[in-house]
Amino acid sequence: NDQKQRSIDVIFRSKLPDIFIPSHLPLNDYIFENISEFAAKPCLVNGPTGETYSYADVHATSRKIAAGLQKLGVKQHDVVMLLLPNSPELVFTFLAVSFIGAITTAVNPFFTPAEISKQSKASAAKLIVTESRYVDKVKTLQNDGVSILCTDDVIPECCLGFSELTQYGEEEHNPRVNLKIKISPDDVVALPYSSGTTGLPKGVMLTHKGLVTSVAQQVDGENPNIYFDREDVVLCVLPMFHMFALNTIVLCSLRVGATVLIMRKFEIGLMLEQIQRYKVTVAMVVPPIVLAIVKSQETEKYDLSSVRIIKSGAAPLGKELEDAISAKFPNAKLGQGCGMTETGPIAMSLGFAKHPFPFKSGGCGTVVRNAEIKIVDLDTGDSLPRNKSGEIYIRGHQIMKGYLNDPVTTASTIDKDGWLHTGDFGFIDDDDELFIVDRLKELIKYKGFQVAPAELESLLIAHPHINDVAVVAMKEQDAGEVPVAFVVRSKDSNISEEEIIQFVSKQVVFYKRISTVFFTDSIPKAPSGKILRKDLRARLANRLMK
Ligand code: 4UU
Repeated sequence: NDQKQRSIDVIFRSKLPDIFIPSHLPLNDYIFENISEFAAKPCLVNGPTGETYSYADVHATSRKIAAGLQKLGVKQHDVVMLLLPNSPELVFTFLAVSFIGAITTAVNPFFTPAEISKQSKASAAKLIVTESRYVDKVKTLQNDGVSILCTDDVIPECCLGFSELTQYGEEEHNPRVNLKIKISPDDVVALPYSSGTTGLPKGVMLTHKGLVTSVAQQVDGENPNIYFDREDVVLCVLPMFHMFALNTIVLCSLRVGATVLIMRKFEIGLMLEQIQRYKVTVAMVVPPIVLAIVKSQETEKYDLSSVRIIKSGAAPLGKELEDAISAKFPNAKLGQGCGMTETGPIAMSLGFAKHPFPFKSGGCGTVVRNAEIKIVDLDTGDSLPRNKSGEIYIRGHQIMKGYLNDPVTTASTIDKDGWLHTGDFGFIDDDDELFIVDRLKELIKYKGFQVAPAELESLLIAHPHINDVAVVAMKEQDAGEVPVAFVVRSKDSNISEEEIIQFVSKQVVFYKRISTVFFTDSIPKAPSGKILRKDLRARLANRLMK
């Protein structure tokens, strides 16, 4: 019967033909496969300081650090946490960890100590690589045997310094050979945290094979889906702790020999100045950055004519914004990609291909090559034809191996036929373009950042004055969505909205803060106890908050 089911599945693929993907290679071997062709070219530019590292520098430094990590006792399959802003050191350390078959879990340096500690413990990190300014947030983890290493010059006494990692000689640069580490394509190399379709943030196990496949789907082949090469300068203002930047900007650029322009943080004036100064050709952005550019009075002061590709992703981009930004970049093609931490890019505009296809604004692109999409009816489970909306499923070697220590959620996310259920609702049109029309899953996206309702609910329910609670997304102009809470006060409590907001704010990074509290008598639930979020969202839409 399964066989029959599969044969009638309606499956959509890229217009680009499948290619050979060397998915047997460890990530570093693949990423640096063609380095001899561009070893002297600039690989990383630290935007604010202008420091430049050639491909040869990056390759050698990451190997040195790999040797240093081994001297510190980091072993294959160990987890190293990166608590760093965008920086060359983040890239060096990621590559070094990957080189020795260990695993990085990157975390937002703006996280609170509690948020960092949760991820550190859940991932069993052995070493935290950070900057001295963040050490206070993680100091207590040393009691659990975690070491802390700082990449900057002012190293607190309790911590190791970056020089410990970079002091080893040439003969020690190839630790994998020395220690005969053998990396299997199915070994985990990166462990970003994502809440996926439900519940709390979970460790997403991305393998060497998965990331090699994902990068190849984007930039390999005679006609790559997104074409940039060693002449290009790619803007990296998106945070590298998120997969959009680490995969689509950093790893893809390194594979093709492009220059990555690293910005520590987003600031509109500085970004425009850097685009002009370094003649950025490819800008990867999220909708709030597009909005900031459109609103900015400063754009006319800068020469932005070098930009030929603007790719937006991580949250929906309105058509008006798409049209408005095009007017400010005379030579740029603007298109979208959509992706997930668990899958890498799912679809990407074919307008970026070397031999481009026409594409429509508002679309999320066409499914990446060497992969399959189907659109599944929510009620019947049948796959749907073109122009009919359903849940988007994706299949291919790029998807995650599963969630760390969570076989139950893994099994409900990746079905027995290998399809990953994205929790996004959309359709494929007559030209193979994907349109996302809604989000079925709990996830809230504040400016593209993940906010997991379950995480905020578990904080709130611990408050003695709160009897029950549900957190859902509310549409908002600047952020796209903000988290709001429906709260049932405990008997005789008259806790205020402000007190509740403050209670959460102290415990979470800025974008997870509750923006509004609606007091209510009960939270609508299914007999199973599951919160009926759709009902709450309908209340918001109809402005019936009680
Ligand atoms: C509407 O956001 C991401 C990854 C984005 C990405 C990665 C590589 C974009 C382009 C690229 O090349 O990951 P997460 O895990 O933080 O969030 C995933 C969710 C999706 O399931 C979807 O709901 O973010 C939403 N999303 C989008 N929604 C992502 N991209 C889009 C989009 N339009 N273009």
